[in-house]
Amino acid sequence: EALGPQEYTGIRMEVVQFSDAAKQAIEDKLGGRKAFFVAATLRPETMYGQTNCFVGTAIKYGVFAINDKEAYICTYRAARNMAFQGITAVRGQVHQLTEVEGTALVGTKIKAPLSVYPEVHVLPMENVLATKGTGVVTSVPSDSPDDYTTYMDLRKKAEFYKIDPAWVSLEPVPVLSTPTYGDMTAAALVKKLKIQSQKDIKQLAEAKEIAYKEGFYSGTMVIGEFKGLPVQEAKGKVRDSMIEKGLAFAYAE
Ligand code: A2H
Repeated sequence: EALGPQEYTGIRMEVVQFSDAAKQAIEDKLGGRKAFFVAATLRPETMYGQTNCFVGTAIKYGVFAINDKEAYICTYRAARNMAFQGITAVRGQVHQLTEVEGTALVGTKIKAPLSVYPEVHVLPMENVLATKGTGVVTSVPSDSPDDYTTYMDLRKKAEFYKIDPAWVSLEPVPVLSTPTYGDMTAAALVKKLKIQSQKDIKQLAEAKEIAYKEGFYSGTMVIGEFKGLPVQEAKGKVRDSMIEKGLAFAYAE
């Protein structure tokens, strides 16, 4: 864990269609606002490869009015931080419209900005921490060992996880290439470290560390506006471009 403030990019993932349970819990409470999931990421340059988004099944989420037109779905903790970062209409004020269990959100269809897959589904993940970011994790199985392993768990046991197999039918997308691991870094590391499932927390932490360093210091973009650039240069450019287009915002904690 870093000592200074962590600078995340908050990805705005607009709801296209709520799951039945989310619709029941949320739709009437929005007051005509558009709803967005907000995912906190440290890897904005990988957003081309989003295949889905994760929520924690043991986490409660709030739906927060950001202004008269938009509402964000995230943890209360994150909404409170946002209220002090100039993200909400009234500084310091948290305006919660309703609360909903993570499990109720699963199956919701949302937009994934920059992704080659414009619409993706919200899926369950066991290891989402309520105490980090927004509690919403956008999923890039090509470059995140956590995302890759969870996505493959869901594919193997769709029925057990109570999800529609169609929601995990999108293939991982090559986003960046490294000399050691090629263009599917996460899959290569999961294989190398013999990671079996999302319950292999220790090996996953190691894989995450290696993937992050390798991608950042040795990666080259193979997709998007900054294709051919080193990841180190592309990272900030993708972030700035997303913020400029209103697809994302700066979020720190
Ligand atoms: B990253 P750090 Cl491609 N619980 O985004 C668990 N994990 C969370 C989280 C939470 N509440 N909030 C954010 N995260 C994930 C992309 C990505 C990420 C890639 C590769 C590695 C990676 C796509 N998922 O993270 O503890 C988010 O996933 C590895 C560092 O604050 C976020 O960035 O360092 C990262 O963990 C933040 O973790």
